[in-house]
Amino acid sequence: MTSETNLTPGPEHKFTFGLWTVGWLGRDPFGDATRAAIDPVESVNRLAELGAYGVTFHDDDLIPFGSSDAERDAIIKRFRAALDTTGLVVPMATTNLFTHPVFKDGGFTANDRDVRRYALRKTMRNIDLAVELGAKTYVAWGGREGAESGAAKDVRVALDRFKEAFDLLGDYVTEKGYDIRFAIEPKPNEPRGDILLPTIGHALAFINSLERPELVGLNPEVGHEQMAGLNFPHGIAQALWHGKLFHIDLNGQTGIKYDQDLRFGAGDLRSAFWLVDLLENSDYEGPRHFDFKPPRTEDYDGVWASAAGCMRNYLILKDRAAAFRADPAVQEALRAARLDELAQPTVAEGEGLAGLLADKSAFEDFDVEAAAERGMAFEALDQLAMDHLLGV
Ligand SMILES: [Mn+2]
Repeated sequence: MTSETNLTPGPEHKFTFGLWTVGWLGRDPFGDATRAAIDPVESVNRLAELGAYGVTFHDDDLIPFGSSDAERDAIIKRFRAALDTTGLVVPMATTNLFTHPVFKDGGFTANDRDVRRYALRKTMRNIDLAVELGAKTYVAWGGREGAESGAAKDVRVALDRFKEAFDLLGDYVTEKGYDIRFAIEPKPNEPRGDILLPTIGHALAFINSLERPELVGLNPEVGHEQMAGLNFPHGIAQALWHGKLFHIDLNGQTGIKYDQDLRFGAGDLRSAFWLVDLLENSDYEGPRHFDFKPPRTEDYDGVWASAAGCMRNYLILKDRAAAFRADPAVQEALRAARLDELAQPTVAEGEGLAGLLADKSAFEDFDVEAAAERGMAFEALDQLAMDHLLGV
């Protein structure tokens, strides 16, 4: 059974939260804010008390849009002091290219050229701040990069502009000598009817076309892939396989619907179990970043309960996944399901194509019917996972 001592979050777990998550006021397309604005310094203090490792922000979360330079400097100074006092770090930052009406048709792919130039300058300005605060990852979520109607966006040309933007940003951080990489966050829709680079797969292919692909990876979000009906752990596994998992957004989602941003572990619990199992058994060493929205039914007590729940659920699942992997019955079931055989190359080392073609047992003498009759034993294996997940 899971011990409470394994469920106490600390900096070693690298749990991070966006200021916009606990700071979400509960405004949605149908209703006004249900919570009063919270001071980012208060969020830093509360998250530190809960055991978080760091915080992240969009430029406008920290510095209200339109602030003067003097106001901006004062805010940064106060924020930095809160970080120093609490020990919280800023591993990632990002740009808000979606709230202000100027971005109604996007930032990097807006049809208006002057909006695109402004979006790039706004991004570069916040990259300077991100680097100053020690961030190593810069996330790019293109929530408004898309369209509602067919002729409104020439997608091939818009992708040229998208590439141009990332190439320019790559030039910028290279010329400045910054130690920071970009992480594209895919999403299929919302707020645009359809968004460019809608899934992990689309974004992976896009990155290959950039001038500096090594500087650009992914920040996949649980709910965003699940909105498209996709298997999130499979997407993360492929991102890892390509060496492109630069950052991750954890939250909860129940199937194909609007972006729910539930606390991590709410939503598809089995998927969350396999995700934690994968992350904890991978070489991913980055933050476990929560990008969720405490429901607008909650007051601030509920907000902190929701944030604490994200970390607690991750740690429960980490404990359950470790117990699953350590169980001798599971090890046996994995062999019965022939996972060890999957790990063997299909053609042996030195055998080559010629060896495969010369091997009569591979084709001419292969007993297809007997092979077809072999059960795969996946159900017994999956039930063991369910038992561990449910604590039986
Ligand atoms: Mn989301």
